[in-house]
Amino acid sequence: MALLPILSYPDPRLRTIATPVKEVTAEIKTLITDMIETMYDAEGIGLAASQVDRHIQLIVMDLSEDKDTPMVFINPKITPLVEEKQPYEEGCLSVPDVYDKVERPNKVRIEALDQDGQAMDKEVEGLLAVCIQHEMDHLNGVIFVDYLSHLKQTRARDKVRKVLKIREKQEADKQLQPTSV
Ligand code: K1U
Ligand code: ZN
Repeated sequence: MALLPILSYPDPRLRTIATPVKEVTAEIKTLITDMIETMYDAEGIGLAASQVDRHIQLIVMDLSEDKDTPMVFINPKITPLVEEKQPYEEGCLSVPDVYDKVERPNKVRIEALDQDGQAMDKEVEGLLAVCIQHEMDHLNGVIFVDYLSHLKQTRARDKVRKVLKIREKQEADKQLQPTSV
């Protein structure tokens, strides 16, 4: 298993449109395992392959409290089941420490393949519906801050730069720490 680097906003690679998965090969299964591990390590509830610079239609999610129920969606298609949109405070592992409200339909149908290539078709609502739409956006090169004002997008860019600088410094400090015996 491996932790994969997550691309950060405004990296232009996040704008790449993902292509469908032709076959669930051993390589795809390894990527799924690595993405799930990366999502847990980053304390996220979802991760799209686009965020780890793999531009294929693959999403992992886990909304369970104990982080023991991963879900895999390959070549997903979503259909809104309600017209009305509801606001939900979203976050994104590619836009660290930025949270804001986005309006989306609260109930959708998901048609996708699972990790074994088996077809699934389900109706979901609430956070699962919000999260799958957020992850689908990633596959289409869309980031949740695109729904926000120009000013908020500028602030998000500045915030990400600051967070990444702090993380880099923390990493450098860690390297300098003497190892305990
Ligand atoms: O796609 C991603 O970057 C993952 C993202 C998923 C998501 C969270 C909330 C709403 C929509 C999509 C995250 O996991 S952000 C971090 C997180 O765990 C979180 C943030 C806000 C609310 C709940 C969870
Ligand atoms: Zn995201």
